[in-house]
Amino acid sequence: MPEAAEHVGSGKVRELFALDDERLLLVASDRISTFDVVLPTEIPDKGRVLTGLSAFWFARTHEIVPNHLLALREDGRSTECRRLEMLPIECVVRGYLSGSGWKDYRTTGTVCGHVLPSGLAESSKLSEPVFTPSTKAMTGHDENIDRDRALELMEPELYDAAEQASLAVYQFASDYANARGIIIADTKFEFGLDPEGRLVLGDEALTPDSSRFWPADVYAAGGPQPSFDKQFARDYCETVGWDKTYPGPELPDEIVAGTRARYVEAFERLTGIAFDDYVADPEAVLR
Ligand code: Q0N
Repeated sequence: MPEAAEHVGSGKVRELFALDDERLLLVASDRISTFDVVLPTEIPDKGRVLTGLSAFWFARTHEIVPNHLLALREDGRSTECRRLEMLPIECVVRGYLSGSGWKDYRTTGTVCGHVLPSGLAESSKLSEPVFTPSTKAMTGHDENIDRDRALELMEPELYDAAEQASLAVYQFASDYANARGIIIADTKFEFGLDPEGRLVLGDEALTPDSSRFWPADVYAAGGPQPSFDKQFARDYCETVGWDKTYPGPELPDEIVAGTRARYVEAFERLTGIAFDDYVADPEAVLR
């Protein structure tokens, strides 16, 4: 951790520190959230798994769109990145109908202005992935918006570039993951502009915290799908009669171990690298 570094932002499970005028340090903790609440029990190595996976994708997609990754630290959970001017929208791509996309479709037949065919079920695969941006609403929950609404916040050229880059990176990762038994149902990207005004992919990308990862072998449209990573923890939370408000329940050791094993399995299946090899040398994911 940086000594006396300026804390420039925090999410539920990650923190951002200024290193200097041009660089930030993004640190992923082992905290886990379920049903939007951070649980009191950590999942050992979760931050390393997500950091390594994100860096893996950055290394393999930089020719599609440049990204903010400068270096991975020895701890495996910290990323040095370029400081960007972030876009005012979250760039979501959906290949399957789930979460707020399913909810919007059920009530309006559309998602973010995309008119979808009738008769789709929860978790249905879409004929083409759709770009479904959102804004950070005051309530803390994201609000889906259409192109016209987004153009009140940004220039059309920039919106179109972010859409195209989002769809291209999702398509690449989705195909890659599919071949390894994991469906990336949807994902959220955050882009920014570098000092030269170029579009750059930031934040973490294509991790289980920024995406829905589903095990392909049990996929069946017509209802919700199990989460590849968090399902043990979610199922446990359901059994203890928790009302899903703060604070969440402590997780027992076997649930922690099972959840950790699923994160590590996602990392190893997608990267083809043993997690222990990553811990010994984080730059293994960049080669
Ligand atoms: C930034 N956020 C989103 C991390 C994500 N490269 C960057 N340059 C300037 N600002 C940001 C980034 C990045 N990434 C991204 N906020 C600022 C939310 N944060 C929450 C904390 O964890």
